[in-house]
Amino acid sequence: MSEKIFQEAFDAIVNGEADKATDAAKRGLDEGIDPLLLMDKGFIPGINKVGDLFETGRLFLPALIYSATAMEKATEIINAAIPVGKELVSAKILIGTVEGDVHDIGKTIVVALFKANGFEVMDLGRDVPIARFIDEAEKYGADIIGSSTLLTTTMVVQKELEQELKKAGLREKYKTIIGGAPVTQRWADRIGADAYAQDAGDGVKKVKKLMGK
Ligand code: B12
Repeated sequence: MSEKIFQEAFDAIVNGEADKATDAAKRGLDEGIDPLLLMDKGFIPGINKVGDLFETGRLFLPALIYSATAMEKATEIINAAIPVGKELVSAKILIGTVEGDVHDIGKTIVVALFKANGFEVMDLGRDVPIARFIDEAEKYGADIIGSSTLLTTTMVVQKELEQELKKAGLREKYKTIIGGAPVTQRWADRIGADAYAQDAGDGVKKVKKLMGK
């Protein structure tokens, strides 16, 4: 039964059908499928397929936008079904997508899973300037600053964030974690970020490690 819903979720995203994506998300959850499993086996393979088709010129921007809209709607429903953790872990995480980049679907999944694991999270959204990451981290009293980027051209902003934190004498005050499809452990090592995570689940593990848990 789950396989059928996974396939429907996949097809709805590939075909850019928001109504069908919403329907697959709701029915999947009604059937008791774990929200993250529904994401990992249905919706994410769908949006990855769209990315491949776009990259190879078999799908164009208008269709990408339809698929993205369908993915956003499904993600909203799935994220809302991930319960907020009752036991608060003492970590305040500030997170955002870097300036110049509007991709935020993956980041919102990360935020939902962080909250589910009891972390306190402030989500700055997308296209966030470096100065705002730093100002808000100071005001919020963050322990960890997380940044996301999906564009190879904006990866450099993660490096600049590290540099600006150093310049402001704040680098030791925060732990940093980076993510996004083109980001790697190698990149994290190169720019001096404290951690890299390949997906939301890995993000939770890495944050716990950063907090010494
Ligand atoms: C959906 C999408 C869009 C949507 C975004 C909607 C939205 N609200 O996010 C729209 C249509 C707006 C869009 C626009 C563009 N896009 Co686009 N897009 C995609 C697509 C197909 C899927 C991204 C996605 O949502 N993946 C699903 C999520 C779940 O995965 P994820 O983001 O990787 O997140 C996971 C992990 O990376 C990790 N993670 C992510 N962030 C963080 C942060 C932290 C702290 C941690 C711990 C973990 C973590 O956890 C997440 C959950 O597991 C990708 C292709 C791809 N496969 O990545 C292209 C892609 C990223 N886009 C691309 C391009 C080129 C563009 C445009 C420039 C197109 C254009 N000509 O205008 C614009 C860019 C606009 C801008 N300035 O940002 C290229 C980038 C190429 C490159 N080398 O940089 C890609 C790779 C497509 C391709 N193959 O060519 N896009």
